[in-house]
Amino acid sequence: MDRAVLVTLKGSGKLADELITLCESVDIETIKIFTVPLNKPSAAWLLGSGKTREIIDYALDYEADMIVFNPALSPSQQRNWEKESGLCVIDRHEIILEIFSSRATTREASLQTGLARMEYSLPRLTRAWTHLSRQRGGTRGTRGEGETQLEIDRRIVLKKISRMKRELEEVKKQRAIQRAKRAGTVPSACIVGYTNAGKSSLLNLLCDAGIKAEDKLFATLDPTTRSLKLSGGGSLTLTDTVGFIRDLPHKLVQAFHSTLEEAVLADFLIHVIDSSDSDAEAHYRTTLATLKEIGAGEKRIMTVFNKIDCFTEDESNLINIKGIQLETEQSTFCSVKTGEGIDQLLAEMERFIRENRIESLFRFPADGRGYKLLSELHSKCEIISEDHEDSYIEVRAVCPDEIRNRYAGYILD
Ligand SMILES: Nc1nc2c(ncn2[C@@H]2O[C@H](COP(=O)(O)OP(=O)(O)OP(=O)(O)O)[C@@H](O)[C@H]2O)c(=O)[nH]1
Ligand SMILES: [Mg+2]
Repeated sequence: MDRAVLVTLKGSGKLADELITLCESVDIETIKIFTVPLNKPSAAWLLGSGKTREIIDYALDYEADMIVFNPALSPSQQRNWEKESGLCVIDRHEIILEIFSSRATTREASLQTGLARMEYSLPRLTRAWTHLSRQRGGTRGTRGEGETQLEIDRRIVLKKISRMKRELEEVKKQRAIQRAKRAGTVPSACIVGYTNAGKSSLLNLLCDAGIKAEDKLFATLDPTTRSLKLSGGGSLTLTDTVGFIRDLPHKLVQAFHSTLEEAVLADFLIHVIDSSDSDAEAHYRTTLATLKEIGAGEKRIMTVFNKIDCFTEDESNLINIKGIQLETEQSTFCSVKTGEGIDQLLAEMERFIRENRIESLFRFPADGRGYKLLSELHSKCEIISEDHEDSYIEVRAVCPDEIRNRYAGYILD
């Protein structure tokens, strides 16, 4: 365990608790939290000189190994702190990147987290090589003539970044192929929500998916898709994906593009909320903001308040939940742990699908291309009516979003 002094800004609410949990996830023990007001951010240190001195002295007196900032530090601020204290100084973004790296097991997840780390480390290559930064770049080349080690490092990292981006493009193509195979009349939903809300547990319960569900942050990095038979006869493909957190590093969101695309392309989203968490409302807003950031802000959402088995009827929490409920289209309460409310949840899912069936009227030309499109609709959509005229064909059908978007130009109403 590394011992750390934490620095959070005044007014950041429960972020300090969250930072402690984040640190624990990468074996960092918190020995002290400084909650600092930030009146005038300093370009060199972020904090004022008095506070800076006080924190560094404390960290040295109590033999801390590192100082962890909740607010993001610029590369030069980080450098100044490290030089002055002689300790490893990192911020929340780096902790999150570190957790993601430690969780990555598949090639896709490793590539995505690796890319985000490389891009984060690029402007920070001159830093001391502390334990968290040891893998940062990992670039000890031989010194070329007239070149500094730094330039060599930069070049190597840039090369690695472009190689990883190329590989991720491949991954993205593979995902698109898999998705196209799945696409059909079956509606698709993606389970989204704050990390640790119970997303994987829900997919496991509904589809016997066998995904690792654990009481830790970012247990899931890779999406898993399963098919669910509904009692009304229909079925649904459900995808469990990576969780969100406040202040998710932007580079990470970009790097996880292919994974997050599952949410963008689903017909609707199932937003799981840990309703027992006193910070549920902030988690709810974070998820909505992240969805917006990845381009899934306009999706229809069904809200699931999970973990009602440990829901405390604390008044403020109830008010928060009620507030969220008022904003949502459709919501339901359940406990994946005890099974309470699951039948209701399934019924709501069926209702949601029924109510959101959108019929589209297509007009295709009565030629080779038109017939090809018609046959695709027949294989992937539910056809309501079909009308053949001399020069065109009109088809009314219920289609997955993906088809409707692709053939939007042929839609009449
Ligand atoms: N008490 C209680 N615990 C639950 C419930 N649902 C899930 N959990 C627990 O909550 C923890 C997190 O569950 P996961 O399913 O891994 O959560 P997740 O949303 O997939 O989390 P990430 O993959 O990390 O984003 C696990 O320890 C679960 O056992 C519930 O209804 N009640
Ligand atoms: Mg999970």
